[in-house]
Amino acid sequence: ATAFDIQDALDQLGIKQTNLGTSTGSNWFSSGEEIASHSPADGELIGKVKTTTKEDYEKVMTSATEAFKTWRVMPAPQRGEVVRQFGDELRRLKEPLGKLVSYEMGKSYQEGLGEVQEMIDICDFAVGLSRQLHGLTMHSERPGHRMYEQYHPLGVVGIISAFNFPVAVWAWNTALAWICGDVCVWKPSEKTPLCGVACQHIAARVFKNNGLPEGISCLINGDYRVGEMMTKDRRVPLVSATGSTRMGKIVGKTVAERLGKTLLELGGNNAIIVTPDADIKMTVIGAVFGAVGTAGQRCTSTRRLIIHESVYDKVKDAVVAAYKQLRIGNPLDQNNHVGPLIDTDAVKMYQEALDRVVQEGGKVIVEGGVLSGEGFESGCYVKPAIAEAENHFEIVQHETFAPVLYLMKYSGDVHNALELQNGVNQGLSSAIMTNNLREAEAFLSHAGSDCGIANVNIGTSGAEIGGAFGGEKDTGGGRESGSDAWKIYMRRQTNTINYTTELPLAQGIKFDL
Ligand code: UN1
Repeated sequence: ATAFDIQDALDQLGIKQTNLGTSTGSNWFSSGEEIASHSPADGELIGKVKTTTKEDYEKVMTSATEAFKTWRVMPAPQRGEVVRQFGDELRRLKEPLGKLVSYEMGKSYQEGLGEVQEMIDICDFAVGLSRQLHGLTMHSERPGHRMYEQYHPLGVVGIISAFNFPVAVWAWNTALAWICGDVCVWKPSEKTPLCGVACQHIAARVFKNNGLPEGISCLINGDYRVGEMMTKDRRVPLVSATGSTRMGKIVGKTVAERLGKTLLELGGNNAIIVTPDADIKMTVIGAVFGAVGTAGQRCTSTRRLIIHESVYDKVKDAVVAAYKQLRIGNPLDQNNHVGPLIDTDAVKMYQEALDRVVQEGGKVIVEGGVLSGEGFESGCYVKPAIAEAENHFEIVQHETFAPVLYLMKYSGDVHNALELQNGVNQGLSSAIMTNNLREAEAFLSHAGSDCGIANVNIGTSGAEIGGAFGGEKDTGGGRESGSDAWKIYMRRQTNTINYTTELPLAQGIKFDL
């Protein structure tokens, strides 16, 4: 891609260098110090965004809490109509937004478009859901009484998102929160602030066109100190946070101290179990896309291949051969499979992981390394690496957000593989490659994978929006996106109505006056 392409995308998204951080046109009143956003693709400065000060934050919260009063009383299907319009805007702007995601975050343009597609899909899902916020009715034990439950809007939902999915994770949260009648305050990653600004522009325009207060969608910018304003704030009943387990533990504890709710979607350490009769071709595609897609920076990225000893060499050779085909380079060039890591700190962590695995006794079989020279000036491009390792190695137990894949062997039956696969602290995504019904069902059974996502003959990454997304253990336990994940964005109320002239007490208690 050329700088011109990006300028064109920025223009279409309404991002002007001069208005970053002012309150005009959209609800982000930030006036603090500037964060500069550099593209990991070519190291160029894309733009600067002002951070949110304590005073800015108060203005945002005033605007959000006021907007909630209007939004919560609008019928849910009408809120759905607004989200439908938002989805249409995303359809119209899919290419420039996908380009910005690719350029600011570094994932391939295809994946940038895919991310915007996830936003569109969740909008469609939310529109349908806006007529299906169902509660149950139940039979009262008392005569002439009726019981039912209903779901009401919760209030201000705080969203903290990570750099790796700089727009989709926000949409998973907002599209649902909005139809549920909530208003959202979003702190995007300080590594991808312009994606945040672009989305805020789109949302602000849709709300404005509908004569609705812009406080329904708010943006705050900065690092963890800005996030902390929300986690400590009782006016934010739910904080949805996506990122590292380290961050999630702090957010979870801080919000729990005030008994607020959290939705945590944290680290993964995802494995594919490759069984004796796995389809090798499918295994290779799933494993390689899972390990090197988004340069290994998905929470669902494949980190471990647990391969049966009888097919170990065959699978290893096929994966190593596939790595030789990988083209690394500018993510906006559609010929490339692998783009850069987000920044040079991430490169350092990648290098440390490769050193560590060797120190612990592992064997590197596809050499890594940092690329330099023409096209790699940003210093963020690394070679996807593969190491043979053991599950108990400390580095293998740790989520390294980079394209480092660990291979390990199992013998005996699938339960031995499951022990390795479950033998990590994280519990997000998992997969088995098998054509054996018994193995597949054992993997999916009560005694099988302990992850929030368990796939058969599919890799670990690339989940559809229709299912609930999230995982167990150090992954944080939250579920966002599809299925009934919407429930966390609402408060639940049980209602009992007496339509008689008597007042019988429950449990048969007598209380006569
Ligand atoms: C993330 O990495 O935080 O399942 C989200 C996937 C994507 C979402 C990943 N749909 O890989």
